[in-house]
Amino acid sequence: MERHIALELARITEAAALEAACWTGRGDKHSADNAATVAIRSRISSVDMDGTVVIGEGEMDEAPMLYIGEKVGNRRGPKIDVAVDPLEGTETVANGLNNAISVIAAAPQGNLLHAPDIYMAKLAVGPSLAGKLSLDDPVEITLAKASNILNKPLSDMTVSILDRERHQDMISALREAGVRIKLLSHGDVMGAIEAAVDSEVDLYVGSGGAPEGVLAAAALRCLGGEMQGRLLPDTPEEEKRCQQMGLSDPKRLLGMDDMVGRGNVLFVATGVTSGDLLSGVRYLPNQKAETHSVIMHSMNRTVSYLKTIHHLSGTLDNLTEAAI
Ligand code: VTB
Repeated sequence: MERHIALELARITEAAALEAACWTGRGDKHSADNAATVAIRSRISSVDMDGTVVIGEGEMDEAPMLYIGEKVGNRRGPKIDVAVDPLEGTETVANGLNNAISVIAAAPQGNLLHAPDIYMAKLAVGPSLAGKLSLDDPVEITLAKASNILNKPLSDMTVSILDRERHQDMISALREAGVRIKLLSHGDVMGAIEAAVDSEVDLYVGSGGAPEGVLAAAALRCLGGEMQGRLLPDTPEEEKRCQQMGLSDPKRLLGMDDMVGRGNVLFVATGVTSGDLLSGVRYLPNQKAETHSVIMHSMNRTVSYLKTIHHLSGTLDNLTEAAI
């Protein structure tokens, strides 16, 4: 895929981040999400691609914009699958917390898994552990193997996991094993990515949204890491939905090829509120704002960071960009 598509997509996540960040701490996750979605939808049609949303805001009948199957781009470029989460961390923004991003991943048509909006059990690792662990192992075994491969005592390892009631047993097992734990309030796309960049996190475990799993897998492909996943349909309806989306055996273990295929993948994200990898939107004097984005390509395994100063006009409730 063309490099300029990645840059154009980053401009779009920047715009979404600027719009969403206006809602920081204002207790209104719907408005924050809507602002980001409108920003992306209104700009993505100009991108030189013949794109189809495979992960977006929902089904056509429930999402007016960026619904699954929606055609995006100006149809003049390559045929591309687009996975988009205009605001990953709606509650995070609403509560003024860290680690919200606007994110888009793309790959040649047919490469990205059409993941239903249900939970997925996940294991994400960086290059040193890629291909060496199994989501099927109990977490204690996974830790022991990882500690051995990394040549690090368990007490020097850090594992990140969403802070959820459903993870209580796993968190107890992690504590028992003596590793450090990074509990995430939300945002397991970044949580998984952190396992594959130079950070203190060695592993990401636990269950989170399946769409977020595919987004993270796209980034991990670019970083040489690995994501393993298993969908967790809870009801016969959810199981049927998986099947309708092309997964004849919804509970089978999903590897990187299942989630992001083998084609060239790109991943762009812009920080809305600050996280460990990306700073959030910073409002500057004189109607300016600064955004921080990451652009990753799987082909050359490049990871670029983009800092942009935007000139803004309008009030914070009705933000419009004069120029980006
Ligand atoms: C995660 C996380 C999201 O949902 O996927 C999580 O990345 C999973 O759902 O930011 P639960 O909140 O029910 O655990 C979010 O927290 C919100 O979409």
